[in-house]
Amino acid sequence: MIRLHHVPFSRSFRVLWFLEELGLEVEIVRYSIRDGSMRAPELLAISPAGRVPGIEIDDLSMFESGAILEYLAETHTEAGFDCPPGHPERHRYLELLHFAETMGALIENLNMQHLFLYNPKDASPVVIKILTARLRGTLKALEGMLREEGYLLEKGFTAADAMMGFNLFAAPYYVKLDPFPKLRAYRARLEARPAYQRAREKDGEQDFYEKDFYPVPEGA
Ligand SMILES: N[C@@H](CCC(=O)N[C@@H](CS)C(=O)NCC(=O)O)C(=O)O
Repeated sequence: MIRLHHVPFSRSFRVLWFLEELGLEVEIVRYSIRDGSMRAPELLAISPAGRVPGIEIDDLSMFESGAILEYLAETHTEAGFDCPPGHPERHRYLELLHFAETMGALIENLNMQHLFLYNPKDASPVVIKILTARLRGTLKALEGMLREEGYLLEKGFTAADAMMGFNLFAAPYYVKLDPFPKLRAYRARLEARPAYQRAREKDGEQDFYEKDFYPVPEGA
């Protein structure tokens, strides 16, 4: 039994996508960041900070997308989406899997500034400018690490790609990817994966981005 506590187009999409990659059945419980549903006791029992993803797998439950993906990859090694201790790319696997959350936290803070403040006038143009520059810096770093083909690791698709890949669909709301050709090609390779497309069909409608792009406010 696998039950995923999920907000459409949030970090829980990483888990939804990875479950599809592994061919595992999932029951989805959906929430919205906007309507208070994330304070539900059933979510807090699994994810005590009231964040998604939370997951129930038979008798255990977990939160934190990176930990969940590592756990799923390690308990389904037949798929080859893990990178075990002793593998020559192990250090890169861990580095990129966790670097995805450096980028994810910047996107989250930009979401807060642009979308989720009760009073939009409380947003800080200077903070938005700094966060946007820092997000661009992480994208530039990733561009420098990518190869012309394949995935993050030479060994092929891994949990690190599902972690990082999600970011590449969210970051362009704040930073245009035009200057990053390797990133765009990598994103297209991820998007072409059948499991990614099946996960998108299961995801649900996101209810926070209303525009395609949110620029840094003028005068920041
Ligand atoms: N590092 C955590 C972050 C989880 C997280 O903050 N998720 C966001 C959605 S992307 C959330 O639940 N936000 C609800 C809120 O901030 O109230 C992970 O990767 O699972």
